[in-house]
Amino acid sequence: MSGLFITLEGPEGAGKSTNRDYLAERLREQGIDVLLTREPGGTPLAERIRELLLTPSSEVMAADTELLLVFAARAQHLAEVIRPALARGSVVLCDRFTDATYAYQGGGRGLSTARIEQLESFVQGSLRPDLTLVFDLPIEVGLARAAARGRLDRFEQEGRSFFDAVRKTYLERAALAPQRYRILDAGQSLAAVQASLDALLPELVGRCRG
Ligand code: T5A
Repeated sequence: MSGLFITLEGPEGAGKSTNRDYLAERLREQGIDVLLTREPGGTPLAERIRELLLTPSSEVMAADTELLLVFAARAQHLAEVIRPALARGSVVLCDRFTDATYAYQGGGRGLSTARIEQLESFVQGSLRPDLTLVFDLPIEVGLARAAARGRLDRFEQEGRSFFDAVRKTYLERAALAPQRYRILDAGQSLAAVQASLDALLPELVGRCRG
């Protein structure tokens, strides 16, 4: 594989999608071939699994079911979109990936890290993101942004302790592998967050060009 795999992570409403699009524009201005995608989703089948995961329902979804659905969607996404794009030499900018599984199903739902690692190896083999941007912000700021958009999805209906665990897990993972993660203060104005991305751009462009 010769492309570059960059993931954007963080709690709800952190600005991942907005900044993924911003970053894609900046990279394309440099003549870099960029593929934008997201998880759960990114293919028609994986988007149908996303609907199952995000739509509130009176039937409580077991945590193991949630975990397996997330990885089922990921297997399809990797086979159909991510691996082919990397093989073509594209830069893949993906809104959430397996760090979200560690944060939400691990931190939030309390599933064991060992179980997630097993599925990660099974579904991904040795493939891991080359770089992960963590958009970090106080939980209440992100939830207020998400709520301003209207109806809350199944995850957004969780309580404060769930999201505290999500945020803590992201920060712990980033601290363990600082060479792979960059943490951005996403609680600032959008202009300030994008100025931080601009500051990262020379490093990103350098890595994209290998
Ligand atoms: N999930 C996902 C798992 O449980 N396990 C997994 O393995 C995976 C992959 C996916 C859900 O699935 C869960 C996690 C999630 O709950 P999602 O829609 O992809 O859901 O994720 P959300 O975080 O819910 O997406 P959001 O759209 O809410 O957040 P974003 O993408 O971080 O934020 P964005 O860019 O849409 O911005 C939200 C709003 O805030 C504004 C934007 O204009 C927008 O209105 N905004 C700002 N406002 C002020 N200042 C800033 N700096 C701003 N940045 C953005």
